[in-house]
Amino acid sequence: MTTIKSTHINTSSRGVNIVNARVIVTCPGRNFVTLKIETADGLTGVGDATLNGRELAVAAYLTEHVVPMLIGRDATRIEDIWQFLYKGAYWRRGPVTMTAIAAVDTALWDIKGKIAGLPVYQLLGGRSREGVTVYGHANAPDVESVLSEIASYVDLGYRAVRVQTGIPGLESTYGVGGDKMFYEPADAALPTENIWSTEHYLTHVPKMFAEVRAEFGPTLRLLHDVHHRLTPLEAARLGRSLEPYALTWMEDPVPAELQEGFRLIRQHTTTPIAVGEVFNSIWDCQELITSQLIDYIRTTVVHAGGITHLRRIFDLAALYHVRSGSHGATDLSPVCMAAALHVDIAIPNFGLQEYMRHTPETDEVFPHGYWFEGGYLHPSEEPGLGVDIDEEKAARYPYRPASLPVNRLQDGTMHSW
Ligand code: EZ4
Ligand code: CO
Repeated sequence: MTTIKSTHINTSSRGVNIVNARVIVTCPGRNFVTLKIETADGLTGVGDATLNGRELAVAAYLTEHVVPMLIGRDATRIEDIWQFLYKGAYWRRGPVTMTAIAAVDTALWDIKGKIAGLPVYQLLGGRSREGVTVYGHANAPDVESVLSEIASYVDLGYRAVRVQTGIPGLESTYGVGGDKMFYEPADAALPTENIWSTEHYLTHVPKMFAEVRAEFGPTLRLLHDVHHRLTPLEAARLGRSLEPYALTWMEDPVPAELQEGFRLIRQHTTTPIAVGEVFNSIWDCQELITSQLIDYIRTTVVHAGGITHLRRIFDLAALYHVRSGSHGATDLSPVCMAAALHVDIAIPNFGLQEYMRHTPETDEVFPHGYWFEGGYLHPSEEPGLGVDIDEEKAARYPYRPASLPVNRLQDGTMHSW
């Protein structure tokens, strides 16, 4: 009987072996964590490792536990390294672990593209469409001012806009406030407290969409983020009340730990449902997808295990008429956006890509080849992902502690934010 000699670590001086990996933490307007992997041949690849409000947990996970295991490994064995980090941790899944795995995976796809001399989307099967349709965020304190926000997106060529406004009777709410193009909820070192009222919210939102539809007509695609604040029955009621305004999706209607909860929403409304920005593995959406309880799965490269695992989720989704709708808020770095666009352009079941613009400082720290035109984003045509981190510029922006807010009901009870 012959035994196959394990070749999982190749210590020869082959050029594709990993010789260096470092974690770069920078704050060009907001915090980002980036992993940069280098091979013996001098090729480098980058991966986003940013977990908003918990950045240093992932940075430490990578630096202390992952980087030492990467040195000497063959960078071209993307699937094997993924499995090694997933199965080999013993403690599976969770946002910190899966974000760390994602960073490694993304950087390895970048390197493989450079070895092949091809943009990553070519390695994923090539182009399935001409451009990646994106949606922007129209945020404003009231309905009147949100109408002009939407109009400015339409003028820029957007075909899809997410609409959020302040809620009469509530001082502040998710999705509103700060700079217009750069909405950033992680607004203080320690969490700020918001006050929430489901009653005020459910009264306001249908009125808002009635005005928006009346102003913009039937074909502009409209979206809304509930941000996990309702119960299934409340979400069912909201979905029903929004049916006349034909939303493209109602996002995160309820917290999704209980996947079965979506069945109740589904039974009551034809408003499409999107969910998944906080998911980190295929197991978080297996029931939602296979029972056809959702229409869009919004998992991302950075928080759902990288390109390798995201592709697996989207392939499962394709079997059940579920399309992609990846999260793309400002806390996902340009490295994540670059990677997302390669996936988006290649998969058969692409739906929409969220696109919140980064600040000029962030764009400078992360030079990238993707670009926006007429409502579409286009992936870079350079080999690999077509994005990098300028480490000198990154060093000018040291880490600043920042937390996401928390939410309480009017009587003080903690609520989902
Ligand atoms: O609150 O990314 O759809 N987008 C969102 C985001 C999230 C932030 C949290 O880090 O819900 O604005
Ligand atoms: Co969201």
